Amino acid sequence: KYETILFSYREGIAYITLNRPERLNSFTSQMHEELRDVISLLESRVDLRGVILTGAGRGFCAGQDLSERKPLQPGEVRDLGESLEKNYKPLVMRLRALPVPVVCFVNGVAAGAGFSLVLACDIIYAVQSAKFIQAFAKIGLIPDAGSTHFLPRLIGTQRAMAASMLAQPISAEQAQAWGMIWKCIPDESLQDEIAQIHQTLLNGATKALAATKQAIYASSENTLEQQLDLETELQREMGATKDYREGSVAFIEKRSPVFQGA
Ligand code: T3D
Repeated sequence: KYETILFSYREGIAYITLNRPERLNSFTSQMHEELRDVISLLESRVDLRGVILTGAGRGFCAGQDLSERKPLQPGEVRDLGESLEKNYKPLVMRLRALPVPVVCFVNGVAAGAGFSLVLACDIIYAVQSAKFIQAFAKIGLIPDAGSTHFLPRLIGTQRAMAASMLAQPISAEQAQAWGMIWKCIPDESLQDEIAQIHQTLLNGATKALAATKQAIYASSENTLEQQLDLETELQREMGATKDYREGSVAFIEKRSPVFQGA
């Protein structure tokens, strides 16, 4: 069904692989369309328990496919805001709003909006050979698709500023040391790590994970008091879930819980 991405759905875990390896999986209009379609499907699945995102070939994603944009003639301008409004903003917003963990496995270079896409995910793994480049400055643009929001929050204003203005690559090891990603993993462990996360998401207390996602993202806008109130509201909801009942009983019975994501 899709030409620019691979999609599969197994046991409530959705796999999305960006699949234009000859162009380092850069975004085209068609890829955006296909991603929109997949995300609509995921939004409609009540049995969804997680999303795993990665790239095919040697790169993760090199941002906007620049060959999709015709060279501008003198005096000609392009409304890039249109592209962001139509494609990138909804992509980032919808991934952030999915009520499940979205786990990114960065298999190679992530540049431009490809870097932003990584940062829009909830948990980020990267292979040791991967690198991250805020490539925008090299073509006279500003970091977009959420990078100016995510990056200073994750690594601090100074690092975000320099990475964005100098467009120098950040290695996966550096990214882990700065707290920009969860883990830098050996290249050869990628498939094993994906298999482990599959199992973890499948066995997870999905509702609690959704509420955790909601609370952690809300914290950047909230005061301590608002955040304590939000935790109270969400924890009250968790107290009514089957998974909490199972988790607390399993603890007392000294066994592993069997969560249903309900
Ligand atoms: O227009 C709008 O909608 C506004 C929104 C913009 C959002 C953005 O993302 S703007 C930023 C766009 N991205 C970039 O500027 C990054 C461009 N790519 C690179 O700088 C380099 O490719 C990398 C540093 C990512 C990787 O370098 P390297 O040496 O490992 O690979 P390469 O040889 O440069 O790339 C391999 C092929 O992919 C190559 O094609 P070829 O020569 O084998 O035929 C290259 O042209 C192609 N490729 C890589 N990135 C893009 C691309 N083709 C089109 N668009 C790309 N972004």
